[in-house]
Amino acid sequence: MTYIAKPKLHHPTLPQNALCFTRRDYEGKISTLCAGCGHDSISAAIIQACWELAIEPHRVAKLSGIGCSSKTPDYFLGQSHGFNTVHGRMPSVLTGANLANRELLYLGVSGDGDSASIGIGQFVHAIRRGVNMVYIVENNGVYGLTKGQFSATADQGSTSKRGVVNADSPLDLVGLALQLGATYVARSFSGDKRQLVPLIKGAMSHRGPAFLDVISPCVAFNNHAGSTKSYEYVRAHNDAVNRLDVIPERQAIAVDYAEGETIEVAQHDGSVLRLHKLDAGYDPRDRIAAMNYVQQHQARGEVVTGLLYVDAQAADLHSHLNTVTQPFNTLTARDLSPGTAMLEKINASLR
Ligand SMILES: Cc1ncc(C[n+]2csc(CCOP(=O)(O)OP(=O)(O)O)c2C)c(N)n1
Ligand code: SF4
Ligand SMILES: [Mg+2]
Repeated sequence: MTYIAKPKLHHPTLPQNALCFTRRDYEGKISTLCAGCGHDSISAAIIQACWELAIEPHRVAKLSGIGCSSKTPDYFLGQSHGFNTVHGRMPSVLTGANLANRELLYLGVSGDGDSASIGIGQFVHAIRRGVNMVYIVENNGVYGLTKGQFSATADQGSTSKRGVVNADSPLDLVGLALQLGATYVARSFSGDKRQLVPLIKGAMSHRGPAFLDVISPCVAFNNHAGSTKSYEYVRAHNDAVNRLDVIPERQAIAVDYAEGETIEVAQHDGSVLRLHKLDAGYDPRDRIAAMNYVQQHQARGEVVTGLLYVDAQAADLHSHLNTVTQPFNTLTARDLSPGTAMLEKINASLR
C-alpha cells in the first residue's frame, strides 16, 4: 500500500469557510483506490460536507475497519484523529472512544463486508445502544479488497464478474438500522453528490446514531450487467423520497419554501433539516412508515434514496448511561477517587 502526500500549497483565491479553511484543508492523502471507484466520490462528499459545516478538523475522530472502503479515511480529513481497526470491529472501538470523550464528532466508515458480513454483530449493537456517531457504509455488494466475493448485501440472483449467481438472501442495512433504533437513517448513491452532501451534513448535525447506506459501485468487480450495485442499475432504479438541505445554526433560517412541499426539523445542535418532499405522502418522522416504504419499494426492485427517518429529539448512549460530561482524560485523581464517605453513600444507594 502506498501513501502519497498531496502538495501543501493552496491557490490564494480558493474560497474559505467560517474558520478560514479552504476545502483543501479537509483533504487527506492521494487515494490509491481504482480510478472511478464510488468510494472516492464519498470521500469527496465528506470533505465538502465538513468544509461547508466549518467543522474543526481536530474535533473529528474517523474510524474504520478493513476493506477498500475502510482505507478511505486516509484520503480525507488529514488533520483529524484516525483509527483503522480490525475487520468488522470499528463499531466497538468507536463506542469505547465515544464513551471516553463525547466532545468529538465520531465518523465511522465501513464497507458492506466489514459491517454486514464479519462485523454484523458489532454494527447491530452500536446502533441499538444509541452511540452518537455518523456511521457510513460504502456499499458495493462485494468484498472489493479481496477480489470481489459476494458480501451479505449482494442481492439474490445478482451475478459476479465471473458470472456466478448469488443464491443467498441479502441483508438490508437500512431496514436493520430502522429496526434497531437508529435515529437518522438515509440511503444515497456515491454518484449523486447533490443528494449525498446534504445527507452527510444532516447526519453530522444530528445527535444519536446516524446511519447512511451509500451504494458505491466497485468498478473492478461489481459494475457489470447482472449486478444490482452498478452505476447503471442504481441510476435506473433510484427512487428519491426527498431532497435535503441543512441550514447550520449560525445562518438565518430561510423560509422561502412552498407550502405542502417542505418540512423543517430542528435538531439538537440547533441546525434545521429542510426536506423538499418529492413524494407527497412521505414523512421521515415515522419509523414504521419508513420500514414499510423501504420494503415495498425493495419488492419492486427500487432503491429508495434520501432521508428515510429522523428523530430530531433523540437521546444517545451517554444520556442512557448518565455518564459524566467531561472527557476521561480531564478527570482528576479526586474525581476518580472521591473518598470513603462517597463510596459508602453509593453502596448504601445500591442496597
Ligand atoms: C479477520 C479478517 N478476516 C478476513 C479478512 C480479509 N478481508 C479484508 S477486506 C475484506 C472484505 C472487505 O469488504 P468490504 O468491507 O465490503 O470493503 P470493500 O473492499 O468492498 O470496500 C476481507 C474479507 C481480514 N482482513 N480480516
Ligand atoms: S477493488 Fe473495487 S472497491 Fe476496491 S478500490 Fe477498486 S473499485 Fe474500489
Ligand atoms: Mg464492499
